[in-house]
Amino acid sequence: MTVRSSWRRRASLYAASLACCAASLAAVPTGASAAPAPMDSPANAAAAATFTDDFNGAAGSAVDGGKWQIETGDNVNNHERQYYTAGNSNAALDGQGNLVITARKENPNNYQCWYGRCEYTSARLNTSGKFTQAYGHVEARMKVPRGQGMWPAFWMLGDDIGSVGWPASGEIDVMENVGFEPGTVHGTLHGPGYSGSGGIGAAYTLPGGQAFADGFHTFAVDWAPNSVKWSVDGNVYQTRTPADVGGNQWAFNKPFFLILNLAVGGYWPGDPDGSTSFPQQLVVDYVHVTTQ
Ligand SMILES: [Ca+2]
Repeated sequence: MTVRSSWRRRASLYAASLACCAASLAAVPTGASAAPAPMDSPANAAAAATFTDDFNGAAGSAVDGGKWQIETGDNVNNHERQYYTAGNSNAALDGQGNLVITARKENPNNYQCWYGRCEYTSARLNTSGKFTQAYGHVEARMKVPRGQGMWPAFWMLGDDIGSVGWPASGEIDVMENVGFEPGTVHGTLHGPGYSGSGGIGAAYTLPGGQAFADGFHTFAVDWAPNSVKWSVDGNVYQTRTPADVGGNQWAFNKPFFLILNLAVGGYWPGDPDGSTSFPQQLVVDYVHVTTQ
């Protein structure tokens, strides 16, 4: 989400939405060419947890600093409107096993943004320098906010972004939602030659006009050498391989770190309007990463 500038291609990606298939990826062994295994296979049982945050802790406390670092400041790249704050101001445990990232229409500390005095506060967390991994099953269970201008995301960046920059680092968007599409989420890859508006992805839409903000859902990727598969509530809706990146470099055979954030406004979601109520919350039950 950091550095993309155009989202018009999303309109065409929306048409590729696939709501299908009850198969669970949890049983797929590591390796792009491996056949799916039964749910009770040894391969599934052998999956080892490498990152687990269930967000248990006292209400109001900040996230575990051993697992997460908090990014602060504004973000001109996407023309986001929020200021990301430190500590537990906009990212705190609720005492019931959830992390709550809260977007508020406020500016108590006179934060300055790219467009002037910031209008909103929110939070953005990542595991850079604390947890990185190549491949495996990456999953979060979350309830997204609702309303025009909301832009929650669970995503990953290549850990080498500091040396090679973006998009050479690669970006795997496990889940993004924009408020004007309450029943749809997007999974996307960005890399060199397919960044910004050229990102490669697909959308998943809930059946029957449901909104993602109405309840918790699981969002996951199953990631192996030369393969990334996206699922919502265990329903696989997209698989990408090097054949999809148009002769460009596949940027996903290396370690990545995790990011959770709730942006407010920007090019893709558009800005909040009179219909948007505040505060809004991204509620995260857990983030789990396993080896497969
Ligand atoms: Ca939890």
